[in-house]
Amino acid sequence: GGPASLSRFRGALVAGVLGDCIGGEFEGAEEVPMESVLQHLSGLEDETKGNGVLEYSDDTAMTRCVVQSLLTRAGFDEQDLARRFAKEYSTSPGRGYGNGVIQVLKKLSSSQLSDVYQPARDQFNGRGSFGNGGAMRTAPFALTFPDRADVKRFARLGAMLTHSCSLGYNGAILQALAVHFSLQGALDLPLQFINSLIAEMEEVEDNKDARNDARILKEAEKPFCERLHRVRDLMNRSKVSIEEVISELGNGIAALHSVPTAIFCVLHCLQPREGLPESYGGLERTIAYSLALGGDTDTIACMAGAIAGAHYGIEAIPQSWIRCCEGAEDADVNAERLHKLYHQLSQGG
Ligand code: F2R
Ligand code: MG
Ligand code: MG
Repeated sequence: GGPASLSRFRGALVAGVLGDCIGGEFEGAEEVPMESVLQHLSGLEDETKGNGVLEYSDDTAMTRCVVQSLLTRAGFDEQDLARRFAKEYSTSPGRGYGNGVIQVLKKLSSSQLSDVYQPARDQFNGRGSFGNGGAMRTAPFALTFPDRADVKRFARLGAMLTHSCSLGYNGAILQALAVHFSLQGALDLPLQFINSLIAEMEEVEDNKDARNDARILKEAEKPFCERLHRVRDLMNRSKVSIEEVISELGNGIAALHSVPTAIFCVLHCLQPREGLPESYGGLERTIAYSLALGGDTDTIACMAGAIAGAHYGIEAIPQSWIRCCEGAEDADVNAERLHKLYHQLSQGG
């Protein structure tokens, strides 16, 4: 489909859920042989499976809150979103949330709370979380707001409800921008895609808070820009090992060690790769490759899935995978609603 087509919206939201559900199998594993990944994926084609046997985790649980809030309020409403996060956690606490964010979600359920951003600011002795929990749920902002400035503004505010460290919320901005550009067809020109992300993040990271956090955490002056330069170097190389990707970009729970990695997975899998079945299309390659990195596989595959889904569209996703994943069919229905809202907002409605 053309830029911002319905197929791209459906692809982005559904493939994000798939990455989470399918990737959950390997979350936290240090080494994941590609053979195990391919075995896991071929198991999804088994006709006896289906009916959402693979459960979604916190990544999708929180993304669903963002989607419902944006649709119900026809835009961003931090009070409504905070309430939904808190309610979702109290209803289903066993979805594998990060250890720190649980405190925020409990505080957000208090009726006494006057500032919904305060619990996040109190995390980690006032430094805030730099985990990837803000980034993993950010795709719906790109699927709602046509204007790039709105995508950045609301991705940041949406993440800050739980992640007040700039290394957390700037990761959410980067992930939302990657989905935004992919939705416009920008992955047809991969070098231009990565250069656009670098240019945007140069601006995003050009402020006092970001510089201060980077200094305290002993990171580069503009940590996400520095990682994106590494992504560009790696994508220009003819051969890259999994070990090099992990050591250059990371596969961990911090936004800095997972958002640029997810972006690399998408770029790397735009073309057929050794070790991946020839029968696979780009979307399948992206999910498989994300899992083979090990570490925070559900979240890296969720983020890579959303970016790749916005590029390839819904037609690229195997039906059998959709049937196996809890919440994938709901995501498909919601993608259509978001598509409508996006086009209403683009006409100034
Ligand atoms: N948490 C997991 N997976 C591991 C265990 C699952 C579960 N306990 C189980 O066994 O079922 N996955 C999910 O968490 C990630 C998203 O986490 P989020 O929302 O960012 O959480 P949090 O707690 O804010 O941050 C995660 C950890 O990062 C470290 N950290 C963050 N900021 C820090 C800071 N300023 N200083 C020091 N450490 C910091 C802490 O260890 C946090 O707990 C996703 O992978 C999702 O799938
Ligand atoms: Mg998870
Ligand atoms: Mg995870």
